[in-house]
Amino acid sequence: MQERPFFGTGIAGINRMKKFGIISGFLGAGKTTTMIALSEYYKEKGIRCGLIANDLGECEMVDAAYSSRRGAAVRPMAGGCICYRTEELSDVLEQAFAAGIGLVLSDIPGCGVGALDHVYRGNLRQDVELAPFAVVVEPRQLALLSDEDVFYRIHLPRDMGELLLAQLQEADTIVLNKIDTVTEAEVQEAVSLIRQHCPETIVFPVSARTGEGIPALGEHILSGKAALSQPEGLGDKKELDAPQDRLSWYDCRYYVKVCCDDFSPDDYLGDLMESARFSFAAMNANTPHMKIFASGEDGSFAKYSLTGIDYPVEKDQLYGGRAVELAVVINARLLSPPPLASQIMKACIDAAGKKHNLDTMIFSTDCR
Ligand SMILES: Nc1nc2c(ncn2[C@@H]2O[C@H](COP(=O)(O)OP(=O)(O)O)[C@@H](O)[C@H]2O)c(=O)[nH]1
Ligand SMILES: [Mg+2]
Repeated sequence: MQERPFFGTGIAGINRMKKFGIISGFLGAGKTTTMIALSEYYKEKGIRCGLIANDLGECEMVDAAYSSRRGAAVRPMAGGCICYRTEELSDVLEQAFAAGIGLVLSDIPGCGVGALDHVYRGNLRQDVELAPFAVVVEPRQLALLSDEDVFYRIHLPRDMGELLLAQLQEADTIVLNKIDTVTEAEVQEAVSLIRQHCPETIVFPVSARTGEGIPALGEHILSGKAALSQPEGLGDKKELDAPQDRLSWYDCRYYVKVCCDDFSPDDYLGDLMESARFSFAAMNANTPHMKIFASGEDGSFAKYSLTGIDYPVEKDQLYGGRAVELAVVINARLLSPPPLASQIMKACIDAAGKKHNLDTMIFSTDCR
């Protein structure tokens, strides 16, 4: 899986802007999709924007591969949150600016509360302008802020709401994403709920999928500044440990090959995702975000996501045709202890492989 080179192809000195911004937010809220949509918007305006895809696993990352295939200039930073890697982040920014990129946006992994303290208030080497600290949330997840019965509706423990609230409190700018999935009245309801908790924070309702609201958000990031006025130390709040500790991080890279004939990667990936959804649901567990990126020999690729057992599988990119072999990467954040999560995933990969008559060769699995 080749990333397009992020740096080294630009012309130094063309762009005077040196700006860096973080797009934080809850699992599956749409950080990556929003960054891709913003980078497309900036490209149309002739502004060179680079993305950092930050993740915890050492394994190749679905987000980096997918963003790159969508045409974004992306640089993966795997193996840990940028919160604790300011030296390395400084190097990456230096390379980006030297290559003529004017604006760099980075996400932070999953529950990454604390980037404000560690990165924005940290020791970045460059004389870099900081864009408003943006936090992405989607309407369904807001139930965590208000609904006592949230576990029965979306199978996330109530204390995940503490995490969500801490994220929103860190924000200079809240991006209410996925407005294409709700009515106008529900958008207004969601905005009022956010305002009850964060009365001073500007809210941008957007759909990263359709592009609605992206130009306004894009201009705001371009012209706005980080306020750096939020409460300190949210990332170190002890109450936030419990919900984060319950999530395991699963990364797997493998290869499948059909023994004879060919097979439909879309049917295979759909079966794999559905079997994961069913299995985690049966164990009273959840899949807050599971992503699969699969690529074939001819350059075709697919990307599927699951943002919880209560929601349908999202086919962000269909593979389309048929294949004889497939390289697959899975990155998932699972609400299940690591040994069980790993066992369930292995059983799902085995079952889907068997159903489609595939030989499966697992290169690496990491679950913690
Ligand atoms: N309907 C809809 N789906 C979206 C939107 N933005 C993201 N998604 C989907 O939500 C899932 C998670 O998005 P992703 O960007 O990977 O979330 P992240 O974990 O915050 O980076 C994917 O299936 C996306 O296609 C949106 O605006 N509308
Ligand atoms: Mg992402």
